[in-house]
Amino acid sequence: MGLFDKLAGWLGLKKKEVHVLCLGLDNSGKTTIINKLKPSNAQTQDIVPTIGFSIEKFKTSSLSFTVFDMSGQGKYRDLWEHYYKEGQAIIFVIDSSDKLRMVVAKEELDTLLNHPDIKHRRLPILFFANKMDLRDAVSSVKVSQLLSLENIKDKPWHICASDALKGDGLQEGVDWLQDQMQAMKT
Ligand SMILES: Nc1nc2c(ncn2[C@@H]2O[C@H](COP(=O)(O)OP(=O)(O)O)[C@@H](O)[C@H]2O)c(=O)[nH]1
Ligand SMILES: [Mg+2]
Repeated sequence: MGLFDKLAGWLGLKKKEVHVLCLGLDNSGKTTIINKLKPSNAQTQDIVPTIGFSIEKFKTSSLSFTVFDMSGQGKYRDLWEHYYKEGQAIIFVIDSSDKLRMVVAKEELDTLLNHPDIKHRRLPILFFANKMDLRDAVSSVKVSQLLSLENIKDKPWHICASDALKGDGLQEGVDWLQDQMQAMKT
């Protein structure tokens, strides 16, 4: 059973599909997290449009997921930004042990938040400060400082420390997201 089964079930009652974007730098843990969350009845479709860039997608009757790396050369940017319009919630994954690329993650987050298809919309953003099990990992509080999350004023956001290998922290994140989606629909 995926952690998202409950969410998918609840959303199914509302008869409306919700589109979630899962993004972050390559190697942050997105695929690992998504594989844990994936509802057991999901239909998976891996799309590999070009060498060097891949997009994973899965779908249930009520939940649609698009997962991609915010990396590679600039030429792929148009390809991934194309998905912003349809996103209704965002999961942004950070490798908490990769201090060197934390600044790149921040740049990508800032670019995302300033994108015309994202900027003026009240999308909930769930951050996973992932790889907390690693000795080099910084705390989720530190990650939120390094990414200046306190500057996000116009969107509900939440940060969870996670260890995607063990699955620690994922349920807390999903519960938060579920509350946000519930609020969006009422
Ligand atoms: N130690 C540790 N490794 C992780 C964690 N999450 C993912 N990984 C590993 O990090 C690597 C990249 O993960 P992946 O899910 O492919 O990242 P993606 O590129 O963002 O999809 C893989 O070797 C994973 O097993 C975590 O929480 N802790
Ligand atoms: Mg991946």
